Amino acid sequence: MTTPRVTLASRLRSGETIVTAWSSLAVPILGELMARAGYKAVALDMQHGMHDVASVREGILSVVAGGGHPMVRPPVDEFATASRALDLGAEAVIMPMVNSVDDALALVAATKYPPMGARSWGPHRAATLAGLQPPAYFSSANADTLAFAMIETPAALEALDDILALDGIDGVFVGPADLSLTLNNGTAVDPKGEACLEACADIARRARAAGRLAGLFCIDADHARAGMAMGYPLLALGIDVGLVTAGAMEMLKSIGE
Ligand code: 3PY
Ligand code: MG
Repeated sequence: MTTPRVTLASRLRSGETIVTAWSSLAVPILGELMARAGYKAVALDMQHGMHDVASVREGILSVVAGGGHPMVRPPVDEFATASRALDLGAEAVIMPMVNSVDDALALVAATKYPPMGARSWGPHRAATLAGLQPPAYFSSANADTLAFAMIETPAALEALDDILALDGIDGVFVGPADLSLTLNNGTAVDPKGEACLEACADIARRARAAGRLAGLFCIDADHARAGMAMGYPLLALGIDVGLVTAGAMEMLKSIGE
């Protein structure tokens, strides 16, 4: 009897809470370091981070070497890059600025094989990393790789229930900086403001009611605790740039520098 593979999808679907690191620096070995430090997953950011396809290719390998689950955030509207990230072995795609059902359908098309979507065949790197022959990879790929639609605007909130209802959308992932900025009409970036926190709680409730996963980008530990209390099973906490800077400042402060 073969033991079922432990994937990010299987862990989240079994009710586990996953805290992921966020990788902005295009330095692949950082993925392994963060996974070995205890993060269960690492998200490689191609939207605002410095990652490109080459660093994502090496970064995914590095996260897997550290025992973590690799995720990728492609740039806005780069649905072809979402497909490519999965082909390179990402277990999840976190697609930014999914503001409509049409955007969500484009995400499904890029990330799921037919008939659910229109992902093109060629997952050779992903299958090798998973230790699977291509037919075995194919048979479980739509279930084992996750498509998260980022909810970051009032338009996305308006379309949320329709987005959640789409076959192939595994979950939503809240970008609270953009969500706060657009909720308050460009006045301030205020992810921990009341309006944004209320919207985040509402998104978690609606995702749960729809039987979908939900993730939240957290700006600090308090924010992550609030997200856990709202029922988010996936929380991003800790950007590599911030972790290095904070560690360096703390070290220097400890010797009075
Ligand atoms: C946001 O908060 O808008 C994000 O996209 C987090 O990276
Ligand atoms: Mg954003």
